[in-house]
Amino acid sequence: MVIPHYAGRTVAVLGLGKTGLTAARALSMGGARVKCWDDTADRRAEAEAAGFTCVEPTPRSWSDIVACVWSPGIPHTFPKPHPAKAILEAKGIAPVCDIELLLNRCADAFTVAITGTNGKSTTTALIGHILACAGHRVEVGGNLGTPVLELAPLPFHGTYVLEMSSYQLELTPSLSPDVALLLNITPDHLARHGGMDGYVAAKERIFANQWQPAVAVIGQDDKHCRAMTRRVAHACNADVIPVRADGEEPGGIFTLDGVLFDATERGGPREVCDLRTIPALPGAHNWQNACAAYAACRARGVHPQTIVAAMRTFPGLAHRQETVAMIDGVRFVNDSKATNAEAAEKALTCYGAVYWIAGGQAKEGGIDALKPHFKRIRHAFLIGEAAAEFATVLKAEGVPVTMAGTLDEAVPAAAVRAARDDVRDPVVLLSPACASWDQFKSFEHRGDTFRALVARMEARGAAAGGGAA
Ligand code: UMA
Repeated sequence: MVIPHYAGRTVAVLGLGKTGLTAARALSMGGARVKCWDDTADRRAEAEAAGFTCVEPTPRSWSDIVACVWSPGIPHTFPKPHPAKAILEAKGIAPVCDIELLLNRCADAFTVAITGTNGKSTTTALIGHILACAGHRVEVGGNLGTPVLELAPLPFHGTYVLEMSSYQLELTPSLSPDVALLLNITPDHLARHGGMDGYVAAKERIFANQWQPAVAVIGQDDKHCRAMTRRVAHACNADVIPVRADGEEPGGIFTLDGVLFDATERGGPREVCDLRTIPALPGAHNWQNACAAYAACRARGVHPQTIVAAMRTFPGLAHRQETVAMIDGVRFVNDSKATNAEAAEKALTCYGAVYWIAGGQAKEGGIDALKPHFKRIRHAFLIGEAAAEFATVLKAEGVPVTMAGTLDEAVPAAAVRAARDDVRDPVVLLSPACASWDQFKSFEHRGDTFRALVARMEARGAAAGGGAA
């Protein structure tokens, strides 16, 4: 993407992670003079090696800037603003993130913006998949990992599907989504927003500049979102579609025991599909995502049958309850993104006979919170630093444990056990409830290693005419 609006003028880029580097590139290609900065020397060195100029922000060095692309991870209010904020304030410049540049560059395209505390990446990917299946020209990016200035420019009939964090929402003053989705709100990033009120206010910005005929899709499963629904409906800037994962929602989209209903049209609720039959959307937490995605795609004019057909082919997101193989009736699930017990709980509740690969660098509280789900675990295979701590907790509750140590040992051992035990629908689940850094570069690296080990086993089994064991 080229951003031509600042040709011949100077723009500051603060933070040289994904956001900063793509912004610096897009601005430079558009003819702007770019002054980059990052507080980490390595990042500055990388940027300079890539041909960018790094200049420490001071009132003097920034005297000629007309705008500042501010990376979302850099604080500008709480807990303490970065010193560069005062320089911008003195010049009357509001910091913006890369999404602001995209929206100004491609103002004619449709925008579907998704936020919420949990589930926003899956919902974003799902909406992108459904719209693409329906033949729409679509680009998907934002907080889920692809910086938006890596996306292709879209004309007016194209749709940007953007996952937006509370950080990005505060840095995108021009955001006016044609369809805005708020899934849920539970406490998160409180230090950065000065408390819960600040966090809720940041989320509410997704609706702030909407105007008719815009649509606001809002989850009804928590009190913050319900209160916001009343405020958005009162403002009348958008048609509100309430969605609920845990019960009937008159006039909205909802699920009852996993069956999705559409009650937005006259004639009462209409059954749409049974989400329990959709492999990439397991568990109640995904029902809210599916309801919201359905509502957004209906708002973009996609037929219900097309939406359901597309949901069935949704591959899911990598490392999030991702089924990587079925070998002789054993399902292998990569949930490497589950770096704490709360995240692992979501996966554990989805399956009945779990061969659980867990461990790594333990988080505070360990796996105590998972005890109610231990009955689903047929056998645990423990890896990494947390193995001994987790073994004590599991054994005390009667769960059989193997101290596997590494993923290389754990995967074949779990596969053999799952294939030999006489249980229905066995699942070898990597959902570590731990950070990965003791043995891997990242949770992605850990998940990729799991996938490669399973693929190797599958290839060996196929070569031998056998299966997982
Ligand atoms: N930095 C400074 N000074 C500071 C703080 C940071 O110079 O005081 C520098 C760091 O040295 C680093 C850069 O800023 O080089 C990092 O910027 P960043 O944290 O904004 O990271 P990016 O690589 O630009 O990634 C951002 C999002 N990161 C955050 O919001 C923290 C990514 O979301 C997003 O995928 C990416 O843009 C593309 O849009 C990640 C995230 O953790 C996944 N998001 C949070 C969440 O999901 O809960 C909000």
